[in-house]
Amino acid sequence: MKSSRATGSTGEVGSGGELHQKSEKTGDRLTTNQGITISDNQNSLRVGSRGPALLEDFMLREKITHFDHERIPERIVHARGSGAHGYFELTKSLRHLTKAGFLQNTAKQTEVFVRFSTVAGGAGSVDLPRDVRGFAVKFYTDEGNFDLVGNNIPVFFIQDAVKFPDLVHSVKMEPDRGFPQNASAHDTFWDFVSLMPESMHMLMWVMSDRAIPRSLRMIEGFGVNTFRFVNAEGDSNFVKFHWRPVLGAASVLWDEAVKINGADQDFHRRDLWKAIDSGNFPEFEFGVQIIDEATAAGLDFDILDATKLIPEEVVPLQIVGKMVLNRNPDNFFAETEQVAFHPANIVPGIEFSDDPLLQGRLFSYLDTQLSRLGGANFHEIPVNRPRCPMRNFQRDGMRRIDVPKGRVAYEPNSLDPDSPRESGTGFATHPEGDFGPRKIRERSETFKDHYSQARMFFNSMSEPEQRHIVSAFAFELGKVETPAIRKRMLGHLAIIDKALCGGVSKALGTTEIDPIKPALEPRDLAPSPALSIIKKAPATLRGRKIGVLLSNGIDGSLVKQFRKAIEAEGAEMAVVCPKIGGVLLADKAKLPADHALSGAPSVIFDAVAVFTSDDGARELAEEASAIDWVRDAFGHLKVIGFNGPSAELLNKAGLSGMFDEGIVKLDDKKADFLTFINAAKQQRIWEREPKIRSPG
Ligand code: HDE
Repeated sequence: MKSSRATGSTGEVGSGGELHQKSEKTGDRLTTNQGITISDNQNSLRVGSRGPALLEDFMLREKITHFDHERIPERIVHARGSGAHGYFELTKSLRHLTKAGFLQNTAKQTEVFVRFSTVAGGAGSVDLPRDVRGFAVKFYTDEGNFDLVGNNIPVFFIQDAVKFPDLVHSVKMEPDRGFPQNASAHDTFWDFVSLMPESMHMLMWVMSDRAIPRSLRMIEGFGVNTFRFVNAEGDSNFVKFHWRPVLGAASVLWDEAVKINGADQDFHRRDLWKAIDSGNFPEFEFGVQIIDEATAAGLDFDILDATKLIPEEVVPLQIVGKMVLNRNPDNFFAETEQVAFHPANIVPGIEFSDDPLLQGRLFSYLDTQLSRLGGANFHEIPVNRPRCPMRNFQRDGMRRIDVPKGRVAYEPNSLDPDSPRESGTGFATHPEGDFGPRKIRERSETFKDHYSQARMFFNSMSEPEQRHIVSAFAFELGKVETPAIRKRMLGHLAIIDKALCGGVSKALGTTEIDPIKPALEPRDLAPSPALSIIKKAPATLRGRKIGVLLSNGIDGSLVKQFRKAIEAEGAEMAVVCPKIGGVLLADKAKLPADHALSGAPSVIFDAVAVFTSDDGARELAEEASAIDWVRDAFGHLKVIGFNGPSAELLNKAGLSGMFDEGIVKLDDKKADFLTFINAAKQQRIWEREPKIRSPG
C-alpha cells in the first residue's frame, strides 16, 4: 500500500510538501511544544488513507488542544483596544512638586506602552461607535511601573465605584436579547443614566464629537481621578494628568462614523498601526494641573468628585513632557491583549486621593487581571514586567515562569545576606488624609451639583459642536423605546440648557417633558474655550489623509504636482481608482492605485480631489460609488478639489448650485493648490452644515 505520509521529500500535491521544503531550506524545524520535530503538518495519523484518525496522534492532539484554549476572557470593559510602544520624555522638571524619578530631569526618557480602547463593545467590535476611548499608559520607570489609566474625556459617569457594575450593565448588550453591541443608544443605558443626575456632565461629553474621534492619534487624554504629587520634602499637592495630541484633537461626523464602521471596522487600529509603521509617530504632550489644598478648598465643587473638571482657565495646564509612539507591537495577543493596567501601580512621589471612584478602581484592576490572565503571576509577562530589577519573596502560583534560587523565601532572614530587604527610600504613603477621618456610607454635600458643569460644557462649545450634541441626544433618545425615559432625560436637559432641551425636543418631535428637581440648583459658570475641539483646532494638514479619485486619460503631472504640494504640508495622499489595477495616464503610462473605489469610500479621507478626463468623468458619472464618493464628501463638510472635466461628476452628485469655499477648482496652478490646502487646513467647512442637515 502506498504511504500517505507527505514529507518534504515527496512534495505530493495537496500535502503542503513544497512549503515544507521551504522551511527545511531555511533550517527552521517545526516542532511540538516538547521540541519533537514534526514530519508532517498536513495529515493526521489514521488507519489507512480513508480510515479513522488515531488517538495516539499526540501532534494533532497538542495542536488542537492549544488552539481550543487560545482565547482568554476579554476585558469586561475596554475589550477592544489597540496598543503601541514608545517613550516619554520630560521637558520641564517637576522636582519641586514630586520626587518621582522619571519626572526629575529634563530629557530623561522612559519607555512606555499605550493601549487605546473603546469601552462598551467586545474585542471584535467596530472602532467608531459613539463611546468613551480609554487612554492607558504604562511608564516603565527606573523605580517601577507607573500606570496612568485614563480616558479621552476628563470626567466620568458616576461619583462612587459602587455604581460601576450598574453603569456597565446598563450600557452593555441587554442581557435577554444580546444587543445592541457597542452602543449606548438603547433603553437600559438611558434608563439608568436618566435616574443618575450625577451622570449629566459626562453625558454632555459623550454626546459631543469627542466620542467619535477621527483617529487615536487625535484624541486628548485625561487621568480623570485626582492624584497627589509628593516632593522630597514631603510637601503634597493635588494633580490632574492630561495628554494633548500634537496633531490636534479631531472628530468625524456621526454619518461618517456610521459609514466608516461599514467600510473599515478597524479604522482606528489600522490608522494607528500604519502611522507608526510609516514613521509618522503619534505624539502627545503631557500636562499637569497642580492644585494646592487651599485652592482645592476654594473650588466651587469637590476635587474628589470625578464628575467635575477643573477648567484650564481656572488652573492652567502646564505642559511638562512629551510621549512619542514609535513602535508597533510584535504580537497583538502577547502585548495588547495581555497588558495589565492598574491605577494602583504608582511610584514614590505620586499618590492617590480619596476620590471614591479611584478608591474602587484600586481594588478592581488587580482582581480583574487574576481572572483574565489566569493567576497571580501576570507581572512576569514581558509587557507587564518592570524594566527595573524586581525581587521579593512571593513564590509559586499558576503560570510561574521565573526560577527563584536558594532556600530562603521569607524576610527577615539571616541565612541569605544577599536576599532583598526593605529600604527606607522605598514607597511610603503620605500620612495626611485628604479631608477628614470619618468612615461612613454617605455622599458628601459637596458632590451635589450635577448640572453646573454640564451647562458650562454646552456653553463652551462652538455652534457646530452644540448642533452635534443636540443631534446625538436626539439620535440616542430616538432609539429609546420607553417614552418615560425620553421624557425624564428631557427634564434633565431642560435644567442644563433651555436651547439644548428645545433643540432635542424639536428633533424628537415632542413637547412632553418630565420636570426634574435638582438636588442643587445649577449656577452659571464662565465658559471654558479649552473644552471645545473646534475652537482650538490647529490649521494643519499634518497627519491627514487626502483621497484622490482618478480616471484613465488624466495628466500625470497634475497628480504629481498635487501630491508634492500636499505632502509638503505633512498630509498623505491616497490614489483611488475605479479598479485596483490603477489608471492609464494621458501619456499611456500606468499609475498604480492605493485603493479600488469600491473599497475606499470618501469617509476614510479628510479631504478629497477628483481628477478625470472627459471620458473618465462620463464613466464615473454612471457609477453609484463615484457619485456617493463626492456626495458623501460634500455631506461630510469636506473640501473637494476637482479639475475641469470632473465638474460633470460633481453635477451628477447634485452639487451644482451648492458650491462654497470648500469646493476648489484645481487647474495646473500652484495658486489653486494653495486655495485647496488652506481650505482643507480648516478640516471642515462648518458653514455648509446648517444648509444641508438639521439636527436629529
Ligand atoms: Fe476602568 N476598568 N474602572 N476606568 N478602565 C478596567 O480593568 C473600573 C474607570 C479604564 O487598556 C478593567 O484590566 C472600575 C475610570 C481604562 O487594558 C476593570 C471603575 C477610568 C481601562 C475596570 C472604573 C477608567 C479600564 C477592565 C469605577 C478613566 C482599559 C479590564 C470605579 C480614568 C485598560 C481591566 C486597558 C479597564 C474597573 C472606572 C479607565 C474592570 C471598578 C473613571 C482605560 O478592572
